[in-house]
Amino acid sequence: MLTKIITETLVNESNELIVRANKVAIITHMSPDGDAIGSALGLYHFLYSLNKEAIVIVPNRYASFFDWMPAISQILIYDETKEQVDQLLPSCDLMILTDFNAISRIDKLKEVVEQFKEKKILIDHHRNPENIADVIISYPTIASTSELVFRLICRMGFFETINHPCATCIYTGMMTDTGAFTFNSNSPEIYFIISELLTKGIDKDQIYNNIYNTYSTDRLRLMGYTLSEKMEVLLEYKTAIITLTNKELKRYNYQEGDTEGFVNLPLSIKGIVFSVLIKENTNNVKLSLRSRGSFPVNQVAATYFHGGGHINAAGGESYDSLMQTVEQLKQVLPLYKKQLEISEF
Ligand SMILES: [Mn+2]
Repeated sequence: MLTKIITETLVNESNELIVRANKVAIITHMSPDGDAIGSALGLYHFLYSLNKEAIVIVPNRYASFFDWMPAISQILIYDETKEQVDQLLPSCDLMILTDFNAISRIDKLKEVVEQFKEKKILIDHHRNPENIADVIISYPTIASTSELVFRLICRMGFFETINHPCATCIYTGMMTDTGAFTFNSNSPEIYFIISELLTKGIDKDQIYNNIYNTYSTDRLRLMGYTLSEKMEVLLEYKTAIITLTNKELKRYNYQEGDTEGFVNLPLSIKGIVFSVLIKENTNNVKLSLRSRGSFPVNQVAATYFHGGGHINAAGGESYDSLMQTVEQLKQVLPLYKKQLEISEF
C-alpha cells in the first residue's frame, strides 16, 4: 500500500475537474526532460483511456532519445506549431501543468497559460510553486512528477485504467529524474510503484536501453573530448567545472540533448561533490549544476546565475561570456568552502 501523500481535498478537486473535462491541454516545461515528457504523456494516455481527448504542448523540442516514447509524435512543439496550438486551445476545457513551479519555465507558452479561461491543475515536485493554477499538487519530497501522476491516478480510483503506454511513460519519468534510481531514490514506495507498473507490462530494461544506450558516435566522441580536455577539477573545493563553447559543439555536430548527463560525470570522481557544466548557447551561457549530499546547488543557481532547481540538481544562465562565467563561479566557490567540505558523497 502507498502512503496517501496527496491530500484528500486535492484528490477530490482534481477528480472533479478531470471527470468533467472533455479535452485537456497538458503543458510542460522548456527543454523537456524525461520527467516532463513522462508525466505529460502519462496523463495523455490516461485521459484517452477515460475516453477523453488530450493534447500535450511543450515550448521547444525535446532530445531525440525520447523519440520511442508512445504518442511522442502527438506532442505539439510550440516553437513550430504556434498557430495550431492557438487554434486548438479554445476547445480545451481543462489545463494540466506538469513538472514546473514557475511560469518563466515555459517560455513563450506563458501567455497561452495566462490567457486560458478554464480551470488549471498543477502537478509538480519543485519547491515553492507560483500560484499558477486552481489546484496545486506540489510535493517537493517526491522524486518525480511522474510518480505524483501515478499517485494521483490511483487515488482517484483509476489504477485499472492505467494501460501499458501510460505505465511506460510514468516509469520513464521516475527513472530519468533519479538517474535510473541512483539518487533521490531511497523511498521504498518508489519500488512498490515500479512493481505495480510491471504488472502493466512495462519492459523496464528496454526503457533503460531506449534512454541511456542510444548515443550517436558524435555524442560519445564529444563526451570523450569533454572529459579529457574540458574538465577542470578543483579538489580543494571538491568541485569540477566543464565548459563547452559553440565552436566545440559544432565540431562534434551537436544535436539537442547531446550534452545531457555530462554534468553528472565528474560526480563519479572520488571526493567530488559539486559539478558544473557551462555551455555556450546562441545568445547566453547555460549552467547545469549537480551535487552530492547536502550541498545546495539550487542556492548557488538562484543567488548567482538567475536560476534554481532542486538541492542536488539545478540550472542557471549568464549573459556574460563563457570565460567570465567560469571566473564568477570560481569567485563564488570560496564562499561555499565550508558547505562543500561537509557535503558527503
Ligand atoms: Mn521532475
